[in-house]
Amino acid sequence: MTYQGSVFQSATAWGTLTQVAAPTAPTPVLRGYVDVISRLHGPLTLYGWAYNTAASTTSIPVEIYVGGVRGTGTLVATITANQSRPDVNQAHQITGNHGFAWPIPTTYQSGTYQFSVYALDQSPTPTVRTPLKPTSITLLAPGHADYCKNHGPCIAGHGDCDPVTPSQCQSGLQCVNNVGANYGWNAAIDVCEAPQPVVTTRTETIYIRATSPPARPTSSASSRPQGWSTTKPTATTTQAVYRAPRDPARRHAPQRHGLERAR
Ligand SMILES: [Ca+2]
Repeated sequence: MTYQGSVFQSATAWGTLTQVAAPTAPTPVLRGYVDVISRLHGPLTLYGWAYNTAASTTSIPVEIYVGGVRGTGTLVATITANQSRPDVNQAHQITGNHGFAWPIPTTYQSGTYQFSVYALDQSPTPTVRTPLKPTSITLLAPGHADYCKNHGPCIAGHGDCDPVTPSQCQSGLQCVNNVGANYGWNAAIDVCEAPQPVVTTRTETIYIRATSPPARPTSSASSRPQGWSTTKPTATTTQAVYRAPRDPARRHAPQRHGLERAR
């Protein structure tokens, strides 16, 4: 309770004190920005910064909503903007750490999602909550036009990249034109791929010389190799004779060789 006035005593009366309202603290002004969702430093991450102009050396929390602004979307993370951002400090002539970096959970990496970020000052009651611009940042799914431009550099198998801007793919990858159909996307989508190894094709002609007939059978007819039969040139001797197996496809063809004609 605050009073102003003066206390005095004159010959006739006491002075008076009048109660006045306490001076109200200035409403904190929260500044910040949602910079980008990208793989600039590895994992797919949402980057931004925020600080309280009334306490610029202190790092403040931020809330991240998915699927819409606060009231519509779902609160998925509350993190502290406490990472070094010399560029922000220099631009705003402040000190302290005010950057934030939220790795996008895998759940949100394969579809299209909208994120909204709010800066908080929790010391006043109620909490002051300021939406950061852009009010909503959209994370496209891989395969959407300009995905790698907006959220790259892309990893292998992600499109759409620009073949004339190699930096849209991670180091060591190349942007291959119009291969989206290989990944289930529109055929015109360009995709970051590992360079294909160079394959040298060599043609060789192999000549095969016919081998000699199977070994001459020595036992009974049931164990003879295919193609062998026996003849009896005389009444007392048995001679094994080799005939090539008949080609089934030529069964009805005109017989042209003496060997077949003799069968
Ligand atoms: Ca293309």
